[in-house]
Amino acid sequence: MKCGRGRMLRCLVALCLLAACLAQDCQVANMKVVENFNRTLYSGVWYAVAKKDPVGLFLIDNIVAQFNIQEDGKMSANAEGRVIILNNWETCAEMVATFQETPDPAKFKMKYWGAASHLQSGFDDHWVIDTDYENYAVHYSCREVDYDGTCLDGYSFIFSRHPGGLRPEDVRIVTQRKQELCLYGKYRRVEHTGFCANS
Ligand code: RTL
Repeated sequence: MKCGRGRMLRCLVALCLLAACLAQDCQVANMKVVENFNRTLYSGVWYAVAKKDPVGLFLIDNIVAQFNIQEDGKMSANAEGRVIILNNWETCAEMVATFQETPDPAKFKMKYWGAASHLQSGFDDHWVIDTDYENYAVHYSCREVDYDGTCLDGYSFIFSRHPGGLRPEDVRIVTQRKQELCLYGKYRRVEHTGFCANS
């Protein structure tokens, strides 16, 4: 690259972009998670403000999760959200989850099931990519890793402590994390209309 004086700034920007691309190899195994994850600070209510869907049935909107610390110190959670099952039955899914620890404190295996038996159950990765505990959290789960190490089927939630959404100062950080997850542009806003309010 020819970097003359006038072109210096543009060259620098190009080099930075190149560096960002090289750092971002989209390998599931290289995804950075939050350091020194503190599950006690993480507990409490989180409102989903955006989500990237996996393949197949999924929570649609009005998604609220509550993380708890059990007496034995283990993390568990309850979540609710609007779903459409059996083709056209719209209902509020009440879900329960327990978490198994892994050597990385921010990476869990999540066993989840529905309060009602007709709801989905499963066993997914549950990674906390970033959080400040008080305002925002970025969650990531890859269900299927492709032959090249990238994620073939996964989902991700952007959570806020505030039902109204993220604070403007957190949007910048969250956007950065979406890019690092190679999921920028793949999220959809999660609406909160009170659909699950009475359940
Ligand atoms: C999230 C927060 C932590 C607790 C649980 C979560 C995931 C729930 C899922 C539910 C899917 C339900 C479906 C029902 C239709 O039968 C990560 C939100 C349990 C994935 C598809």
